[in-house]
Amino acid sequence: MELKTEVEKIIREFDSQALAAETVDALNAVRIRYLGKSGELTLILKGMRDLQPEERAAAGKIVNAARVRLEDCITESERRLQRLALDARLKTEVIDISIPSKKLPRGAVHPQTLVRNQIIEIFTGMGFTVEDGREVETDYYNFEALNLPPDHPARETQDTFYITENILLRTQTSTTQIRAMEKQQPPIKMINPGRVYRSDEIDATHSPMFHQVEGLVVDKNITMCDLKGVLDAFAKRFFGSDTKTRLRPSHFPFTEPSIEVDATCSQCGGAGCRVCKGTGWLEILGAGMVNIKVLSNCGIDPKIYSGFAFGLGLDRMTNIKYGITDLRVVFENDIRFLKQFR
Ligand code: 2NM
Repeated sequence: MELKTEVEKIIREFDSQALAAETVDALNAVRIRYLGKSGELTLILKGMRDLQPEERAAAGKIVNAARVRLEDCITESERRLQRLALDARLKTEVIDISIPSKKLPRGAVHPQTLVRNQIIEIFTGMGFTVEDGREVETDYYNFEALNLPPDHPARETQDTFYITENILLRTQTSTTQIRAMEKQQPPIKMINPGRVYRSDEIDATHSPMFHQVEGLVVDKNITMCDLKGVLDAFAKRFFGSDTKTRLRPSHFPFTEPSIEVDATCSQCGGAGCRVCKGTGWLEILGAGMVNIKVLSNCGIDPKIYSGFAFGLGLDRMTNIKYGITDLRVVFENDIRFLKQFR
């Protein structure tokens, strides 16, 4: 048979078989029969080695054109079959959109966050701004500017995490207040929630990392009355309107005079209980009038301006608020504990 006729016959047979294939597998079998290693067309291609060079060019053209034709047909049929298969699947597969979705477990806001947000809300309600600064600080901002002389016990390495001789993890958030006072002249009215670090062993009342909220008010004519009024208003909003506060003298290097503020026990209302150890009072924060040395250090003239500052432990406030007696449960994030705050 002449080559051209033979190839045309192969194409015809291939076409009818490819058209009859109803699955991708059946089509693949057709492909192998004609284009596989010993397929009909492949054998013809191989046989061309035996032809004379002058015949080979013309024959090659015919056979190669046939090969391209067959391959194109396979590709197109494959697409057609895949489309058919998808159509069939879409017809039989039904998605029931009325089936309820899988329930996602509902989380809870951490009690610490609840308390922080509440404190922020109370103070912003009184016109305070909220700012945080860096946790890695220099000796100057953590101690020197706050009137902590070099021999002060709080500077000893057993309390402070030093990174180098001059760089440390802040032990209080007042560093942010020093930077604020350096940057801007009064009026200043800010609170500074944030993490602080002290080299303490972990126990029921200590942790090497804990949370503080410090506050600072600097303006003309700020007095102890302002301090007392603001902190009493805070205690009433935080613990309830029946809460009373009292001031006790204390000592901090950065304030003069310095005080500690007690609130009537939120657990027993002042009658005396386990939480307040029978006294009816709970110490809630330290405060005082900003030491004039601190104001001067920051470029604020103490002859014109005065201010008060306070610092409270957020972790302690959380414990008091929720009657928790061990600081560690607040840090451990046991899901059984956290679930109770939903
Ligand atoms: C406290 C108690 C008393 C305080 C002082 C300052 C600053 F920067 F104005 F000097 N910030 N925070 C302060 C005063 C903090 O924590 C128990």
